[in-house]
Amino acid sequence: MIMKFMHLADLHLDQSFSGIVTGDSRIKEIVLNANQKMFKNSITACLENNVSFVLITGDTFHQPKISIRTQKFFMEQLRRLEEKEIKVILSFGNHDYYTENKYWFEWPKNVILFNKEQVETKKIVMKNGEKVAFSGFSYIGPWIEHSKLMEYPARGTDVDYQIGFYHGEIGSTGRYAPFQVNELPHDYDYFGLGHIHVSQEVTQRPLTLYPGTPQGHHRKEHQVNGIVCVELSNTKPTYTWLPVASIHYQNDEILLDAAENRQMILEKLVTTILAMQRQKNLTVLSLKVRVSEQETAEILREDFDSLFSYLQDELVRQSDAEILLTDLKIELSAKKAFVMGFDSDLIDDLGHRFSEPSQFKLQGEDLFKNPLIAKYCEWDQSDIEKLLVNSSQLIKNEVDFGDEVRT
Ligand SMILES: [Mn+2]
Repeated sequence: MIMKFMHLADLHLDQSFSGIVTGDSRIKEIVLNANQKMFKNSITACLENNVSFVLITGDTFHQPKISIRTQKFFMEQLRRLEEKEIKVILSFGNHDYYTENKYWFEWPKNVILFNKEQVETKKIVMKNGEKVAFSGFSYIGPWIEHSKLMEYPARGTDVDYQIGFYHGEIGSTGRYAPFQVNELPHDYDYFGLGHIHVSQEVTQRPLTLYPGTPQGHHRKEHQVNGIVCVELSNTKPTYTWLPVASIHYQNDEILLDAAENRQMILEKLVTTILAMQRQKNLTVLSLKVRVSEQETAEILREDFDSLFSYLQDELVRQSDAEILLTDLKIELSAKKAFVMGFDSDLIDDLGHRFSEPSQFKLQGEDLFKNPLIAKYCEWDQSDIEKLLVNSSQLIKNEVDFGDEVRT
C-alpha cells in the first residue's frame, strides 16, 4: 500500500512582503493576495493529489495575534479539506505559539490540534483501515530552550505508520528547541520539521525534511521549493516539491562591458534583464550590475536615481508586470569590495524602524530644531518612506553585505 500526504511548514500567512514599493496596480494586487493565494494553491494541490492527510508544522501565522480576517480565511480553506474527509494535523511554532482564547471560529472537525508543549501522540484510522500515529508538540510561548526529542515515544506496535513532527533548529543550544540529528527516532516512517525556511532533507532514516517556507517574504528567501508531497510504502519513502508561490525573490547580477555609450548601456540592461531566467508569476529582482571600466560606472552612478526609476517602470511595462526591480547596485569589478559583517536586510529593517513617525521625529530631533527646516518642511508618511528607501539605497550602492558575499 502507498500512503500519500502533504507536509507544509512556515507559511507565515500574515507576513508582509518586504522591499516592494510600486505604483503599478497589477503588482499591488498580486502582493495583496499572494499569501492567501499560496494557501489556496496548497489546499488545491492536496485535493488534486488526493492525499490521506495534511501535516502543518508551525509558524502558519507570522504573529501570535492573528487577525479575524486571516483566521476566517484559514478555517475556510481547511473546510475544503473537511468536505473531502482529509484530516489536518496542525501544530504551532514560535511565531504563532498557541494560546487558548484567541480563535474567533470553531476549528473544523477534520483538524487534529496539537496545542501542548509536552510531546503527545494521537492516532487516526485511514479510510482503508490503516492506523497512523502522530507524535509532536506545539509552542505555547516564543521559546523552548531544550531538545524535545527525548519525549518522543517508541514506534507504536499497533500502528501501520508512525509520524513525528517538530518545530525547531538543529544544534546543541538555542531558543527554538535545539536538537541533535543523530537523536531522531530511527524507527519512525517520517519526521516532519518546521522553522528553517530553506528546504532541506536532514536524514533519510527516518526521512526527515524541512519543507521550508513555500512563499518568500524578503530578499533572503530566494530559494523556495514549495510544499512537499510525501509517499510512504514498504520500500524507500519518496517526496516531490509542489510550487505554490506567486511572488519570487531573485538576486541576480549582470556584466556590462567597457566602452559602451549611454544608448547601448540602456538597451543592454533592459534586454538582458528581460531575458533572465525566472520563475512564473511575479519576480522581485535585486540586481547587481558589474562593470569593468571606471568610466561606465561613473555614467551609471551619475544618473543613478533616474536610471533606477526608468528601469523599474520599463521592466514592469515590458514584462507585463512580471518583473519588479527593487534593488539596483552598480559595482566596479576591479574594486576591492567593502564588505559588511551583517546582511543587507538589516539596512531595510533599520529603515523600517524609523518609518514609525514618532521614531522618525526622535531621530531627526536636532534637524527639526533648525528654524528653516521646522518652518518649511512638513513630513508626511510618504515623505518619510521615500527618504528611508532612498537612504537605504545609497548605503547599498557603496557596500557589500554578508549575505551577498556568501551566496
Ligand atoms: Mn519558527
